[in-house]
Amino acid sequence: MSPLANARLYGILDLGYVEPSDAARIVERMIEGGVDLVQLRGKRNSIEKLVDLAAELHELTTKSSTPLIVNDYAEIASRVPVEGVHVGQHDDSIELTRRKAGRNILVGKSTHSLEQARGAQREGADYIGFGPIFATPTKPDYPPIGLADIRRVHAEVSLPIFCIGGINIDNLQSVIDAGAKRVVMVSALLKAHSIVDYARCATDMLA
Ligand code: TZP
Ligand code: MG
Repeated sequence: MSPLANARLYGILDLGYVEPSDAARIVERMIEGGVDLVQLRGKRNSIEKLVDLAAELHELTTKSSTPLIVNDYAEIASRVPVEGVHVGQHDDSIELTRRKAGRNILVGKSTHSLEQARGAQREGADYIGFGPIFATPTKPDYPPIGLADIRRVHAEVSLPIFCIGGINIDNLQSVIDAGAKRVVMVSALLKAHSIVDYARCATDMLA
């Protein structure tokens, strides 16, 4: 069975919010709280730095068989045994990502519309991110797409769909009511007073 089949909560360790020296401790908390999938995202970090950090984090995530996905760079997956790579609309194609990784990995793709979601499925993504649902400082240049297309994207795309963007415990129920089954949380989880309790609350709501 795909490691994504039962995944509900996807936590992103974004180095815009977390110091690399705190990364391992935070990933441990995410996993303790029930996060099903962890992504390492560092928009301002060198590939060398990300390789080192991915290797350190993978030793942790592997203990609980939690897939570790790296953002943007398939090169990292050719050097560290992470489980996947996540690409955006302006990054390498899914095919090139798989080729660069040189082994069988999960490849996820960011989508910002129904059209892009259908396209990612045609292109062979293993899962998609769909959003930003709400405005978010984590991805400030992207206009929010709102809740209206969530039900439709689930009807038209059979891949695992992770709604993303501005999602927190206070608005999670509205995202679920709009048809979401899986979500990504970045800043809400990373800034939570207790990452463990916050993640548990979210996974309970998504169960
Ligand atoms: N892609 C679409 S929205 C987003 C990404 C990476 C950021 C989500 O971060 P947050 O802090 O959960 O709004
Ligand atoms: Mg990208």
